[in-house]
Amino acid sequence: MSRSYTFSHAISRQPSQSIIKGLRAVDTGTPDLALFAQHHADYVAALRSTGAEVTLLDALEDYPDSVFVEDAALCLPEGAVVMRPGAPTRLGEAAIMAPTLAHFYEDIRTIEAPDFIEGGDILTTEKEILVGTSARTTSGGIEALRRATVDWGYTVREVTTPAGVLHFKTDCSLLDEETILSTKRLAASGCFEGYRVIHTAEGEEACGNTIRFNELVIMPSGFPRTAEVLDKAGYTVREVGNSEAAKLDGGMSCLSLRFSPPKPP
Ligand code: CIR
Repeated sequence: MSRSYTFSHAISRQPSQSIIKGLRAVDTGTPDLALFAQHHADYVAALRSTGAEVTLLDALEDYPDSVFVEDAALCLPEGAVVMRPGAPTRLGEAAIMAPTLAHFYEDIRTIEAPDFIEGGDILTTEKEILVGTSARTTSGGIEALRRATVDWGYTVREVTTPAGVLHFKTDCSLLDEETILSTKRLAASGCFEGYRVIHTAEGEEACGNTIRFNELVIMPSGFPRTAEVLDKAGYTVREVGNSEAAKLDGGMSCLSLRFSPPKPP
């Protein structure tokens, strides 16, 4: 059973009304709240359809980007690490996530100031934890994660998020023990040497942020050529609408923390 994509649990958070004030690199329009909520419900339903138990947290109006729970923590089989988001408006989200994690984990570690690291920059594979430096994640943050996870037996490898890309995982996703879905621009850096790489189709780079969750590959809808490649490669693809989260640079991984807790809640 794979530790890197087999999960019994997930945590998601309802989108807040304040999401219209969420961070975005480029303004492509205001997210439609009702449609965002519908997509979010479809996403949670997809997670639950695999048999996983999903904890759905209440919306946090004070934190417009708090629906993107992945950035606040890293959940591993041995314990959880509370991140330190590099976006000033998101810094407080990490501490707010900690009590929920404590429901599932006895061993919780925290990234302390002055370092920054966000979950969107972290790709956990079967053999290592890859972390991209970005506008949100510093080398110091990666070093702090290394120190936090070394006695759990993890190897943390620093890589580079392409310039102009929000997070490392904006451009890549784990598909199975040995396979990564990646944009060509990210794979060209050579950071996936030793893995099998499937490229997103030309012009479909925006579906690089997909998740493998138990038997499903959950990807944003609207990327038919990449979906076909994954289908032909033998993956069970589930498409979920993501047009509104995409306006805030959000994809499939950002909307959940996925894990198998070491202690029964
Ligand atoms: C942000 O800029 O922080 C949010 N608007 C989007 C966060 C997306 N998170 C992720 O990819 N893990």
